Amino acid sequence: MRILLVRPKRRKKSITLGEFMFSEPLGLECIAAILRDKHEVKILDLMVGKEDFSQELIGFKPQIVGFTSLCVDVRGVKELALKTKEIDERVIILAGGTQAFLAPENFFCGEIDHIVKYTTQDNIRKLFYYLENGEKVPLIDGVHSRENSFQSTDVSGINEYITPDREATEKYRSHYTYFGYQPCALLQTSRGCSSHCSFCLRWKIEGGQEQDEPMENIIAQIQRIAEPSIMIIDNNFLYSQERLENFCHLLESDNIQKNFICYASVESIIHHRETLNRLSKNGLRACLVGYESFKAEELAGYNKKATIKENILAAEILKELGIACWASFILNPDWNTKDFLQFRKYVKELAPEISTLTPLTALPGTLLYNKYKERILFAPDDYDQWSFSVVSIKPSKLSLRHYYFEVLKTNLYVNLLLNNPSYVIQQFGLGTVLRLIKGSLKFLLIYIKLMVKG
Ligand code: B12
Repeated sequence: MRILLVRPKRRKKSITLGEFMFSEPLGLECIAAILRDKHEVKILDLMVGKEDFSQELIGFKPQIVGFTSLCVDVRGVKELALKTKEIDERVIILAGGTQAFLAPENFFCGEIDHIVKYTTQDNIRKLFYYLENGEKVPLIDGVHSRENSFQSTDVSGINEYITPDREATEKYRSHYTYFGYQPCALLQTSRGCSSHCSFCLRWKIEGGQEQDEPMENIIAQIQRIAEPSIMIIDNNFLYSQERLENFCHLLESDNIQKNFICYASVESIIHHRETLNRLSKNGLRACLVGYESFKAEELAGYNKKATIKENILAAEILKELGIACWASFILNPDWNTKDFLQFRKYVKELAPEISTLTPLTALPGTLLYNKYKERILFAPDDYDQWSFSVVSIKPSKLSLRHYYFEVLKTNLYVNLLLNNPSYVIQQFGLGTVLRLIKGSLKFLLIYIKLMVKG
């Protein structure tokens, strides 16, 4: 069968970090890897590609179109699904990806035929067996089919680790970027997270315990990756010292030289200082560290394991080892003007090379949503707004306008005065800096509009 796998365009209405980074659609590459032996599979990445969707449909004539999705993509997926059915109503439409996992019901509609909540080689092969033979699809674990009134079995599950088929995105790969690193590949070496931070979806998606992929498979993938830079998307790549030592050993013995970027927890940075030094010699260039807050009680409320003192120590260790820190912080809706001021001082003290500030977001369907239910500013189906970039919980101490004013001021302060411009220029060159400035300006303009609107 001819199968077209699609990542929708970025939504014009949604502000996302897509202004700064768009990396490969690993999920679609996993599906391509499962299906490529028996079917003709093509990935259409509308996030980076300039193709016309309708022309692609007319040219490739797929029998099946599968969409991947994040929270902001629901409308985009539905619009493209409708367009597909208008061009050829026989085309079977599938929806999968993070949002299909977290809220499959978002896709229960006339233009989508099967929603794959979680993906395993087994359920995909089963589904495609029935689709290929034109038979009625029975209840399959993890699959919600319209012909079964979107019912599935009662078996819950999570996505299986599948080695992605990176060749399927060959034509887009030079565009994939992670902040300044371009071209940059994505790699997952382990799934799940035992930290269970209250605001985080990742351990809910991948499971509450780390589950490692054998290091031999990881090294084999790295050897096949042509890009000089690799972003490791594990929740906390540094969690196991033994595993990291093995990773370094294999890189050294195979003489592999790449730039690596990874997510890292404060505790791991502190506890695995020596190994971090070895990793740095093996190409670890930057760690994304979730410092989140300057207040001890907020850190505790978020279920963070680290204290303020440990955050500062981790920042010092990274500086000492020459590993850049890309810090992320959560802007709490209960902050007042003094809190914002104290927060700015705290970021100055931590002095990360790059900081990202995200308003606390309580996505519909999560525990956090229930906690803030009375203060949520958007309807659950106002999907374009659920971008993790706009204020979605009504501030308690400031008016929305005043709160946005503080967000704007803090963003300007952090981006213009604190983020390390010489680091960015040295590391990524002027072209990237200009691209980042363009993205930041777009962000700032939207924040100004939101502030004025109040
Ligand atoms: C890499 C990444 C990105 C990359 C690429 C994401 C992509 N898929 O296009 C980039 C940098 C572009 C990105 C951007 C954003 N991201 Co992001 N990202 C991630 C991250 C770290 C890993 C995702 C990943 O690749 N996982 C591994 C792959 C293999 O998993 P997967 O895609 O789910 O695929 C599996 C199944 O879902 C299935 N599958 C996937 N697609 C399909 C399609 C079909 C048809 C089928 C059958 C199956 C199927 O196959 C795979 C089998 O294992 C996650 C955190 C996490 N651990 O999930 C956040 C995460 C997904 N991102 C998130 C968010 C919020 C965003 C942004 C909105 C952030 C922002 N403020 O800008 C933007 C949105 C961009 C946009 N659309 O405009 C949230 C998602 C929340 C949600 N409900 O969707 C997450 C969970 C992080 C978080 N905050 O908790 N992101």
